[in-house]
Amino acid sequence: MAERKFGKCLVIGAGVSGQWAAELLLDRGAEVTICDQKDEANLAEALERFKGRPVEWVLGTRTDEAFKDMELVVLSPGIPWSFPGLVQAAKKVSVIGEMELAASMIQVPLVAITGSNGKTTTTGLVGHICRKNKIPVFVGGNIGEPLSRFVLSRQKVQAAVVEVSSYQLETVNIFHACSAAILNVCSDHLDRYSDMAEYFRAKTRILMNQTIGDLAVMNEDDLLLARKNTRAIRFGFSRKKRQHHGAWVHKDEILVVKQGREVAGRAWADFKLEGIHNQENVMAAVGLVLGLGLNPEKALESALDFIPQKHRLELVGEFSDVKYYNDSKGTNVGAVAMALASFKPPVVLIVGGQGKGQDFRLLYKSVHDKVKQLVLIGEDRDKISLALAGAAPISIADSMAEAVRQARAAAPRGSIVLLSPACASFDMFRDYKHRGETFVREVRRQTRAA
Ligand code: UMA
Repeated sequence: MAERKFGKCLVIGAGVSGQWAAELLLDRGAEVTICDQKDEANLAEALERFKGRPVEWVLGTRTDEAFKDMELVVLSPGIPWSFPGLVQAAKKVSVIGEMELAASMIQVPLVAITGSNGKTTTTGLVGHICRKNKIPVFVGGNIGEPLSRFVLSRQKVQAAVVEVSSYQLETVNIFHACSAAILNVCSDHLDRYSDMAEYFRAKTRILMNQTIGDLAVMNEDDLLLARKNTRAIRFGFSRKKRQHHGAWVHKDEILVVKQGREVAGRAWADFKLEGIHNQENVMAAVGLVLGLGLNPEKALESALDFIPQKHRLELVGEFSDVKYYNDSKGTNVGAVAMALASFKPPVVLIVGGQGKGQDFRLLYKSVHDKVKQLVLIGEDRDKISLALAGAAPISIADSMAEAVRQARAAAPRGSIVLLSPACASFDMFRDYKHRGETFVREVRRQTRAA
């Protein structure tokens, strides 16, 4: 297929997505302008990368001027439609996202995974199962490695497995996932979307271009997803109900059913992953790899030794008969509810950060049932305190060190200390990794000193 030619292109956002989109466009002969609301001092690395190459920069506050004479605008996922000048520009020029740009140049089938929670684990798990079965795949997307980078690498693979966020899905049009999974949709990013319906619409765009022969892996326990029609062959998964074509959990065993016939099963205790949310992730990953031609026995077996990613219900250690878990990637209320459902009480829970407009009352029952002490941190701690008043005793901490100190003091023998913030981290930390690392460091330091 002849490569598409590009003229004057504007890339908005100079983070990892924007930089790789710019690389891809330069490779295809485009005249590239990169624009970002940060100033030069804060973009030194990006400026250095493109030094001496034909790239224009529009930085700081005058970014709305960057749209003049552009033929294509490529958005980084973090750029909202409220970006100055964007809505006006979209009336005259095509606006797409980095994922869509890369997908338009891809020759191999796309396996795409979205959901409010679990998408990074499931994407990693699909990659892991494929590697163990010698199926060459690219693994990337929202997980950290932009699809544009893969396109540029010209790597030979059987499929590209991508984690896709709602942000990325907002700007897809021709993006076609031969296999797509929606793991769950719960309250999140309500600072970007006007309501849950808008967020749900963005998520389900992953199914937009699927046809009869494709595969849609859907969580049938999620009320909204269970009602969502799919054109593709449906592989349903559930922790409660037997599926005609899909996977479910029966007597602590993951069972795979094809056209009404049970074809494989494995006891959950055999898996290294923990937590009921991971049962869902395993079922979804198995559904997706069946779509790549793997048999169900092998798919389940290859998932057994997958080790949970850092910052996702990661066991930090057991000190004085108290287990400490780092779930810093639990950035919304749904993730925290799932994390709490995986533990027996008593749990001492550290929550807080930037709340993204979520309704924290949704956590009331889980906190009431499981939590002995709630330690609140971050910008929205007062809002969370109001929403959860009465569910459990609450204390406030000004730093992670203080939060860990308070949690340790409140945790009896045999209990769990869990950092599962339900919030974004940027008020106190660089990102969720930095927050998780700070928690782990504090736990180790304070328990060593004790
Ligand atoms: N910027 C502006 N104006 C804005 C917003 C951002 O100028 O209003 C600029 C920033 O100054 C910065 C650049 O845009 O220089 C950052 O762009 P970006 O926010 O799109 O971040 P990237 O570095 O390109 O990373 C993105 C994803 N980030 C977001 O969606 C916010 C990463 O997902 C992803 O790993 C990466 O692309 C590769 O695909 C992160 C994430 O938090 C992990 N995702 C959210 C989630 O998982 O819930 C959606």
